Amino acid sequence: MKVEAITLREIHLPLVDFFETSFGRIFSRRILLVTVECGGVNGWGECVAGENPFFSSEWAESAWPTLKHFLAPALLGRNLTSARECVPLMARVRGHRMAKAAVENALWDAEAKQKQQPLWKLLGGTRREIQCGVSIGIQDSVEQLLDKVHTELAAGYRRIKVKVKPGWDVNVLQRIRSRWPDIQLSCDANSAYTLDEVEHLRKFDQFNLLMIEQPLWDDDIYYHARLQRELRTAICLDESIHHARDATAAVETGACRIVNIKVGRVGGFTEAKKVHDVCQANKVPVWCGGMLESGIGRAHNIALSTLENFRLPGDVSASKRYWKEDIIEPEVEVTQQGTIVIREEPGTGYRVRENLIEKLTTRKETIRSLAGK
Ligand code: OSB
Ligand code: MG
Repeated sequence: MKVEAITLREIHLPLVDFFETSFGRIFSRRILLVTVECGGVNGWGECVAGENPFFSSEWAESAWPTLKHFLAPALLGRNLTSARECVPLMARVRGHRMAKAAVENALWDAEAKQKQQPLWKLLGGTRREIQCGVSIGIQDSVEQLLDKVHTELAAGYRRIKVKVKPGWDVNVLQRIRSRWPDIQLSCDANSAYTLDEVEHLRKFDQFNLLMIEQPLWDDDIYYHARLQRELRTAICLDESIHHARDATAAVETGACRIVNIKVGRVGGFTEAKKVHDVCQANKVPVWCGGMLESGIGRAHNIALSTLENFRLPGDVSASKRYWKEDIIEPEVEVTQQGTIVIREEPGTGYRVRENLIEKLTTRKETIRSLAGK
């Protein structure tokens, strides 16, 4: 599998509904897509970095030059026998995991196509159907949020996660629980609290939540361990887990009882599998997080979610919740039972709509290997 060319594209996709977290509201996504050309097949990957450096220090603008000047040159002209061989070649670049994941995952897609195998099988997945949940952002009113919860439950989703922040938390959870006492419910703070708020966070215990996701600082493990000892509700870490070593540290210190795996956040499928394995060995269930992906990243999340220790419903939901028109065909659909049925075709099982992507592209650059390499 010789890496002959890498194309970067930026597309702009308006969201069907705005999405608000404790760090802000967005209406539209700026998505960097990576295509790798190797041995007659094209593999596609999506960089999940956001429009701003609020969720992580990486953002849409930082990924482009990192890929162009460092990651692509480290791979071009190389003959790889499998996608995971790209990991050591990119290791000199520190951080920039979302940029690395975009190219690594494109290589996995290419490898799967070349081997005529479904990507999920190549990753070592076993599930033929995955469980889906939804992440519902902060709304203008609690009534509006309750309407959304109702709609998603009616669509079959198996777990409702709501975004929380000081001023939009206990009251909101109270209203949801009094209307739906038995649903699987969780919340995600995206680091909106500090350890001074333990007494406040303890109030969350009364709602029988499946978990509270990332209550404290994005770069912290130690203080989450202190907090977990104070709470009955399981803590789930998202932002804090950058690699398998972080997962080990979190599990060993008792900083969380559940881990959210985002393939972009940990730098690609190879590391995501390692995080999965570490958690499995320690009997810590994982689930697949989302970053408001287009169909390309979504298809990758679906493939990853077939690994055995993805025991809880993920933030992997139907295309139509995000986009008027997705860039893959067919779009991702969710059954009335709140599941996605895994496709059997080689690669992701979803076709990339290149003509539509071309129309949505605002910037494009192809980087080729130098002659003789
Ligand atoms: O913290 O899980 C998060 C979206 C953007 C950035 C961070 C997060 C999220 C979500 C959305 O919760 C999940 C999705 O529906 O893709
Ligand atoms: Mg989160």
